[in-house]
Amino acid sequence: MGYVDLSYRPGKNDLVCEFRVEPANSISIRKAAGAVAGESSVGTWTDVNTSKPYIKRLAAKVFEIRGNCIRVAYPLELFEPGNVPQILSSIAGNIFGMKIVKNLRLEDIHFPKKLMKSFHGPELGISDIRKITKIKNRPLAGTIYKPKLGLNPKEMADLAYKIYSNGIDFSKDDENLCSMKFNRFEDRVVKMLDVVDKIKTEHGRNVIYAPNITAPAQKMLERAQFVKDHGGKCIMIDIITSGWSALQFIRDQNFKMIIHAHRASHASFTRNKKQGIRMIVIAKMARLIGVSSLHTGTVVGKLEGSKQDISKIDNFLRSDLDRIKKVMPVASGGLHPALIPEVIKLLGKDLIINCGGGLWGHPDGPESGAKAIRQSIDASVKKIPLKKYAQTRKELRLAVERWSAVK
Ligand code: CAP
Ligand code: MG
Repeated sequence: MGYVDLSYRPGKNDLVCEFRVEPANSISIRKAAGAVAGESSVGTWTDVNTSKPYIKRLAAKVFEIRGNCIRVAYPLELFEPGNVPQILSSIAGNIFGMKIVKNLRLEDIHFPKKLMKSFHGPELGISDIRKITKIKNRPLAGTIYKPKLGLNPKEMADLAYKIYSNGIDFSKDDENLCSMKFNRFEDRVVKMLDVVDKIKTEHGRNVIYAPNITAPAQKMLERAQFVKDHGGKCIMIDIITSGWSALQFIRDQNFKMIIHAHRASHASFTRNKKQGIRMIVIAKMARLIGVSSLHTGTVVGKLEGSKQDISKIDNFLRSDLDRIKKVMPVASGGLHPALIPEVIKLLGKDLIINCGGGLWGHPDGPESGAKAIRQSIDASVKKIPLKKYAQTRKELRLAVERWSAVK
């Protein structure tokens, strides 16, 4: 069966994928490209006698080859509407292990409208997050409790009170904090949401707490329900380690809670420039399914990610996409007050900025750490140079002194 047709022009119902293909030794790019299109649609390593004209029409077509970059069109009938695992088992499945390719990377994916319609997108998006928090013109100031494991619910709640009272808008569990001997999920949620209520009463602010419900799907459901029953506005899911099916399952319960998506483990397949899946593909799937906020990187900070890649992802999450709501990008990983202005300059204001170590490591403690983060955001929004703003603000000054050399 022929899977390469450079005269083919994709129709409005085709799903189009962009791959970077590096053929194995002595294999032509055309042959490798054909194998990618075949294995990811209806083919296998040889022609089979059971094929029929209808099945031949379902074959994906390589319609462009430019150096190592190819574009492949897939007919809509290959995909089960609304089924993310099925779609990815096709276009991001066996192909990565084929011996005929030395390296293969899925670089981007373009959905036809008809397939997009089978997804709900976020129940709550950027505008809802802004409505809930009543924060209009600046990024949200966020944090992750550190150390990532070991604090108990009471300790976390005490810290939460200190940081929310001093300007933090959003706080979350770490990716590996679920329900542990030293910190049971239910106990934590009750204590943390009490603090959220207290902040509302004392300060009139709607702050957000994102408890990590990551677990086997049934447990996730119970935990999400528990958060809802206790008045929570947000749940967090490790979307890669939980899996797409679990994410779809929770999203489709329509809990009317913010779904904060952490992407722990993504770099195991997004980081290698030659092999795996680019983060933009993950962001597209996550938005279609319906997360409300998604970790996308910082450019600066401790974790890998180029400006070009992260801007593309953030711009996609904030772009108009039919009726699908916009997703709030989350900049996190090695951030501290001295880096915040640069992050805002690079990635814009529709952002949650998370500082973990960059809050809890403040020399004067959590209250000052929280204040320094807000001061840095405020300086940036008011377009006042950080060092100048810090002259009259001790918390910011100490943070800048401690970390300005840490990029
Ligand atoms: C950040 C963090 C986040 C990362 C995830 C951590 O802590 O809590 O999980 O940001 O990466 O555990 O590293 P720090 P990404 O602020 O102390 O670095 O946002 O790129 O998905
Ligand atoms: Mg973390």
